[in-house]
Amino acid sequence: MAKKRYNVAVVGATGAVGTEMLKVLEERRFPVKGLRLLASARSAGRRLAFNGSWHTVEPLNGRRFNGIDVALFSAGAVRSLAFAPEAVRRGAVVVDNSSAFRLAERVPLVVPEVNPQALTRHEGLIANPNCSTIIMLVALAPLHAAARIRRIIVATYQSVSGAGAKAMAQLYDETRQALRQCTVNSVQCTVKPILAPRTSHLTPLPQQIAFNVIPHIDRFLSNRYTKEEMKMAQETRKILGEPALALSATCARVPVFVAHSEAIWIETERPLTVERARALLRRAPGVRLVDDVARHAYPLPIAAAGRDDVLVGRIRRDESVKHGLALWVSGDNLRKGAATNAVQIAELLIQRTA
Ligand code: 25A
Ligand code: L14
Repeated sequence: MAKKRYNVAVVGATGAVGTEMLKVLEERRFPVKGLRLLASARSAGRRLAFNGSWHTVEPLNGRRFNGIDVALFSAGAVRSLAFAPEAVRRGAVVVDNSSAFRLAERVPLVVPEVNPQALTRHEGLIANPNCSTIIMLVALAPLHAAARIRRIIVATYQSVSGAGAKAMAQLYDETRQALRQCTVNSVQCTVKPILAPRTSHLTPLPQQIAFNVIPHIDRFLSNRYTKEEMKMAQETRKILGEPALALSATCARVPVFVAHSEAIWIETERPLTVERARALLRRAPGVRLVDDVARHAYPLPIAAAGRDDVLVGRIRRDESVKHGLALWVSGDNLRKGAATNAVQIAELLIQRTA
């Protein structure tokens, strides 16, 4: 019997995540019958390659979801709020990469290596977690299962691609401009500010990113955390099913194109040795242990970019608490942090209906 194939729509197909979704669908040989590429009217008419043929981008509107089985959304929360419920009404199952529905009660929030069981009950819409949350939890889930994590402190080093294709262009343009300005005098070669501060209405990132680090991702909230930082806390509690888990995050943007890194400190209920943690992570799904400091082997964003697994290393005891570990991870935010995780969810969904 021929294998069942599906009509797939990619919303935000021309964006940084959307183009990666097309690559991942192709690489993993997702059983695509028809492919529909949707984006803003600005991109309508552009053509993108998939499985050796060209597909034309169409402007997003509700009628485009007629006949679609699986819709992968990555065009921001505003578009998801406006169109995901309509796609579901027209019969599609939606995997939504925006923050619009992640905390909604009847919407599963899924990392396949961590909580695949959450998929058993859905109402047509499944949310893909935030990229920093996914990358962190792929590494922490095996440690949580073994020793129960009670508290997490995390500092992120996030690449510009998280903010989309325009932010990647901002890093590129600013770097070129800065290198033109910088005289090659070893002492005085400080890169002067290129942009006036608070240019967020002109550029996708809120400050100059070239030769800089910006502790500001998404907007500031009344508790003085950013929304990105609070997403990590709230999404982690939902995915792990641990409403009382304590988490404090600081999220920063660094001048890296692709792959987020994170310094993570965990406190566990039960003791967990470094050796046991290494053994657990060596066989954990979606993880690659890179932890041989004598050979300068530790996770790096340039090594993580383009891969689907999360690199984990620098594992050591946190000597400041009773049962604590510290570690460092790098993962590709466009792949496991977004596109790969979404396609893996779609694969689980079609397995269940096949
Ligand atoms: O704040 P929001 O709304 O939540 O959006 C968040 C942003 O974060 C990214 C995504 O950027 C989004 O813009 N994002 C969302 N979820 C993410 C996640 N989980 C995430 N990033 C990481 N992880 P992006 O660049 O990756 O993708 C944007 C896609 O959304 C499409 N889109 C935008 N508005 C739309 C829409 N689709 C339908 N209807 C709308 N109203 C967008 O398509 C893109 O696919 P596009 O048509 O805007 O084309 C983008 C191409 O055109 C270039 N471009 C951008 N702006 C302009 C432009 N060209 C000319 N003039 C412009 N003003 C871009 O370079 C791109 O190639
Ligand atoms: O919530 O700007 O999925 O790096 C992920 C990328 C929020 C913004 C999300 C970024 C987005 C984030």
